[in-house]
Amino acid sequence: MSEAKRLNESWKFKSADEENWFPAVVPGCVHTDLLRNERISDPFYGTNEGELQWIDKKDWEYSSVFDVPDDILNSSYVNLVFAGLDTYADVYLNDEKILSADNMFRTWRVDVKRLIKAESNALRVYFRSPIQEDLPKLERLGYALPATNDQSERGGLGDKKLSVFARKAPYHYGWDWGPRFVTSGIWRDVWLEGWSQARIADVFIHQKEVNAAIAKLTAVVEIESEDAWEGALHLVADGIDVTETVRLEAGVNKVEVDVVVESPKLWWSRGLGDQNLYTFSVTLVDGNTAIAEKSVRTGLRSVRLVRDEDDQGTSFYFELNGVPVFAKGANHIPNDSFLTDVSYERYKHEIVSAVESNMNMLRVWGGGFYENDDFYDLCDEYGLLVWQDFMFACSMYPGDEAFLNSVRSEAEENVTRLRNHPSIALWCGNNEIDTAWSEYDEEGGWGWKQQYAPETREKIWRDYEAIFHETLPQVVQSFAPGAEYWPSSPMQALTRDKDQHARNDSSVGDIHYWGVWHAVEPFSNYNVYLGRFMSEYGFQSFPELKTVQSYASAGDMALESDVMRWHQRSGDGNRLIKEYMDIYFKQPKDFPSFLYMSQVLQAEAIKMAMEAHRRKKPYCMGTLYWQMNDCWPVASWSSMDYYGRWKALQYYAKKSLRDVAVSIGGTDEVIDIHIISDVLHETKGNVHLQLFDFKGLLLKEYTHAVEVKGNTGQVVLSLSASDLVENHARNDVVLFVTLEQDGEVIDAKEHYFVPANQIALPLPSITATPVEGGDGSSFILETDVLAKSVCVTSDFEGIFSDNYFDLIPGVPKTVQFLQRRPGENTFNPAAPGPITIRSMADFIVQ
Ligand code: BMA
Repeated sequence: MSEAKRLNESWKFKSADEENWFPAVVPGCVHTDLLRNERISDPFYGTNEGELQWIDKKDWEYSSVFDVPDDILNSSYVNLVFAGLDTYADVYLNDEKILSADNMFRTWRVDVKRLIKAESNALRVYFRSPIQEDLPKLERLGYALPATNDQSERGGLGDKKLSVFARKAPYHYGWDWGPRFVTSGIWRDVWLEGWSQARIADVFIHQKEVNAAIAKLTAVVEIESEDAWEGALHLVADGIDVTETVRLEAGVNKVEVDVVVESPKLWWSRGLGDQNLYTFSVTLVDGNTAIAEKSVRTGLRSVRLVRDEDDQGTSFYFELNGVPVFAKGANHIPNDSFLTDVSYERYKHEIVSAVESNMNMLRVWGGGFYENDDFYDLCDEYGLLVWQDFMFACSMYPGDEAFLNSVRSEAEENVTRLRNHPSIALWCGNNEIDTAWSEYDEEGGWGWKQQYAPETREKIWRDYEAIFHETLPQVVQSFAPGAEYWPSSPMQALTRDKDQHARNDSSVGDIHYWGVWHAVEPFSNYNVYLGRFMSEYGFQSFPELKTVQSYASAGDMALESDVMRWHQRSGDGNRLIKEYMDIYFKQPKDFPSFLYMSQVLQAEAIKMAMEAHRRKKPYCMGTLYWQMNDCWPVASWSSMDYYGRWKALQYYAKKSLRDVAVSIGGTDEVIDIHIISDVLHETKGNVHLQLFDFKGLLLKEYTHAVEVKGNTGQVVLSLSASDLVENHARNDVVLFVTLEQDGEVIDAKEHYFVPANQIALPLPSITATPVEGGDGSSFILETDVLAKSVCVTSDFEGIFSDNYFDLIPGVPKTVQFLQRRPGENTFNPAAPGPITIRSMADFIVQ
């Protein structure tokens, strides 16, 4: 059997050119250790980041001393394992160099039996500065590689973009929503593992065929054996119990055990069924003694990316257990600039927030890192599909042998680590590189390829092909056979001609539509540019005041202040928010009001996009907005800020992504009422339409019976705006549409007849009455005149069941407070304490 001992305790660290050691925390990094020891000030506050750029220019040393328990010491093999070293690290054990690491995404396992003793083993990790290490690589290459988001100037490096040389989280070098903190450190667990006779290194449950009737699986078990050995291998899972005699050679063995499960309990994404999971335990038994064991968890499911030609182009959708899934969700970035600060609770908060928002997919975007196991475990448990990028984004990469080998090992290890997760639906080569380079379209791309002499240009593209069209698909094919691979997002198809590269108006492949925001196009273009799968689109907002106050003082509260600009990384983003706000909204009365208005503006924009995409089902089969979360407190495209506080967009997502939803489309004159269904059963009910004036007078009312088949969308009603409004003032009426099933309202949407800045907004008086006989968490809101974008706040951390909603007089609304607390449930019904209720009329210049 193997025995393990964690070596996360009693570490100290120092700068290599100084004498003094300070206590360190492992897993961790230099920045967080410096902060804990009060050697630096809060990296996220104000413009402090600018003062901390010296850290990545230095070498750092970590050291610890440990004893070894007898059971490990007496094992035949003793392995020292680093689950992650960031990044260029030389490791010494009892003064002997045992490892030289150079890739943050890899795991390192070294046999240290001959060096280890019972007491006082000295472990030392020397981190070479990633900057000093990579500067010569740029020198040697002789030309610069594009890396659009690498903030080299901020790091004092001028135009020397080094991120592309390091296999290290790209966003550490800065991004258009993130600071530049190029960390070093032992960022994942370290342990010592002793084993004798045999060690089960890996168990892969290869799902060869899975459907409701049968699952044909092969358990691929990798075993390291001390000697040649013969004995029994037990494989046990719910309803499965297999014993086989196995014969092992000394060294590494691969044993395959076929398993057939009749009527398997399938794994489904949220909304389609249960998240059934199976734990497979493998034990090697010698006579009556277990000598090695390992358990892995998976869910049985078949998932494929369907790209079939059809009469409108080529489909792009995920099929789960034979069911086409409309993917609803967002792009996920790392939750922190300092990865080891992300607790399990923070992961759970994010995943539960996604689930509460009716999502079923997250894209782990390629500028971050291959996420921690906790992230994927939670996605498995809560039913979120994962679009998994490899860690390459918005850059071209070198193609020397050492680099390619490192990439290959990194890919093999991460595919191996993650392949049992049923949530992973797709492996994608990179983010936006195919489109940025646009090899086959002379005028296309981001102006990169035009800068190079022909041979250099050719070489850079060849290097690209080596990674994304050769190495990575090969690794996926051999280590996760049957899993889907997509070379780059976005892309039309791997055609090796002009049709390869993504186009906003294409009916093939996936699309990142950034016309709104980066190209300052109107929101209405969300209805124009939509394709088969919208894997990115976004609009920025500011975090709420409490979050802004965590990085800015009272004197910084202006859009163009140094601090506000510092916490905005998308060019002239602050001005862009204001420009769009001037077009669509009334003027906010002060800076805190601007923050609120920016959130409503973002939410309205992304609602238009999400619903436009859903209304196009099944032509369009995916909507993933940019971006779910933040890695520091900042103005960005996120729907949830750094502290996990929901912005208006998170609430809008919850409403726009409901499994059975009402959505109002059409034109100014023709109002189309759509019902979109992502559930598999038929929806039978009534659409109820009420036309109110802003004082709550019911002007008109209709009920219309509807029947919508499962997993479809349709227009159930088309109305003429003029007929509906007649001679009432268009800026003083609202159409309230509800979908009712078995007496229950399953969705409700409002429709206005003029743009938001023309709506007559009276000052409402809103009352909140606790729900009688309840637990104090729920209250009923009522208003005397129309209240737009009602925002309820509590001093406690948590969310409301709804927020940023419109309140119509005579239509009371019950809202529940769910407090964020670690534990069994992330969101617990609780009394919110004193609440503040405001609506847009409170925030605008009247
Ligand atoms: C896309 C993403 C990110 C970026 C975002 C906003 O390009 O892939 O690289 O942060 O847009 O610009």
